[in-house]
Amino acid sequence: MALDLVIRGGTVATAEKTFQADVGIKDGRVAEIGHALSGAKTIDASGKLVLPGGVDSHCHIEQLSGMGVMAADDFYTATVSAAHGGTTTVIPFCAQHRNDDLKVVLADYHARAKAKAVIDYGFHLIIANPDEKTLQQDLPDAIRSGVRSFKIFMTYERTRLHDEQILDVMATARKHGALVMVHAENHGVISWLANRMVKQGNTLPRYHAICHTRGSESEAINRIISLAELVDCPILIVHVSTIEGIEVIRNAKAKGLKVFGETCPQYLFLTAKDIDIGLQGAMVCCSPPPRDEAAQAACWQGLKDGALDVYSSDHAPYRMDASGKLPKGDKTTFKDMANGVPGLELRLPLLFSYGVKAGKISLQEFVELTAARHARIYGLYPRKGTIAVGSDADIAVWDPEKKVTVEKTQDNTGYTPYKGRTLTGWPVTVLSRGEVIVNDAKLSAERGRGTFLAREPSEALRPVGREVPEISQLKAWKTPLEL
Ligand code: DUC
Ligand code: ZN
Ligand code: ZN
Repeated sequence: MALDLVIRGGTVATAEKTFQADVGIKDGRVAEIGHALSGAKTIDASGKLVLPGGVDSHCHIEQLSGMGVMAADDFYTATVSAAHGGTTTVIPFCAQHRNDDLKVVLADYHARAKAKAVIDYGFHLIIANPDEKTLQQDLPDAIRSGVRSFKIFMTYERTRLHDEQILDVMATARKHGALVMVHAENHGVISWLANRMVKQGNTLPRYHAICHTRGSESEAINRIISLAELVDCPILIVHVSTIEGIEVIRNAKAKGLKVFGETCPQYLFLTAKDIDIGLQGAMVCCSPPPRDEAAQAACWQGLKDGALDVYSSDHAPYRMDASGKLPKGDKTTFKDMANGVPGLELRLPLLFSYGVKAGKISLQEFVELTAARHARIYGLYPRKGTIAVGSDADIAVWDPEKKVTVEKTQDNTGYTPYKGRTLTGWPVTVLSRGEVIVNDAKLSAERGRGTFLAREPSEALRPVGREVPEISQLKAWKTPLEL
């Protein structure tokens, strides 16, 4: 076969194995994996690792937040930043707010991403207005179009759903084949504490970490799992940060429930001490907040033992000015600050350095946690998340010994919480569908070259098929619950 490009002499790693091979690419796909391949062009990968490009299944791009703040990154800056860090697929959110028509929201995000993205993208929805039209018409249509996941919030005044609405959304997801992602924190705990903190004059970012208690996370995770069990709906708890929350997920899995868990760089590599630096702590004000070393260890353990399934960035980019973190200048209280940290670009290098190089995780686990499992859960596998014949040639060639001291990243926030850290291992050449889009930190991708990925129903979103006793009783009485 006449190959367009061969990545020659590298060590290929997938979630299953590591092996020496050349990777041959034709028409944007992996066409051959073997030895002594030749093609029109060659990339010399000797001494390098050849890994699937990262799949980041949780990031906020050109999106209005739960607090009503526009993200600092658009689809161009965000995807350029992702590409520099070895990520070749993103699944950001199309956010519906209280009075929004979901169809209009989705069309708007499609138009903006199509014009600007430099890597491929899918979409999740955020559902904040689960009215009849959304539930009966727009959500099923969106699911059929390949948007097979949506996030709901248990907190934030503008986006949170109450339990009946959550059950409505879950029933719709179950019926039409979608995965429900949940921001699980107890709203009452957070706002009760926050109001008191502000009244007492305690307004610095460090009080943000106080108000988002550990218990507010685990209570909400426990509650959402009970709701999901009632309608037998698979769920994924996003950005899990606590020992207690991870334990609730672990127990639910042990019971046979389909509950997936996600954690993020800020819960592995930051702590609440990073917030406790005066107003500048706004940089790492995110929800839930980073905790302590014990919680970091629990997140690592959760990723190792399967209590947690994916490692995403939760890139939520806001600038340290009035457009984002500091709407009221130095009078800004923690309650006014946009919540989130940038992370699209450094997600992989951080895990490679602190995980693989430090001997905490294997290369297989690295690929699984950064790419393969995202693709499997979200219906993109094996097109994305692996290097196999027929897969898209989304590949990052890593120099496993390259040392990089983090200075600045390509996103539009103007800062990174990881500044000054020296990381070992870096994606030196990044390909998307066979095209080199980054080489030696130089971008060569055209704006708008990324394409929308309609996602297939995956095994993850198939209900377990198990009823709680009350639902079984209804069946036995021949008056089954209609979802
Ligand atoms: N939840 C997110 O997933 N990202 C940023 C802020 C938030 O609350
Ligand atoms: Zn969230
Ligand atoms: Zn998020």
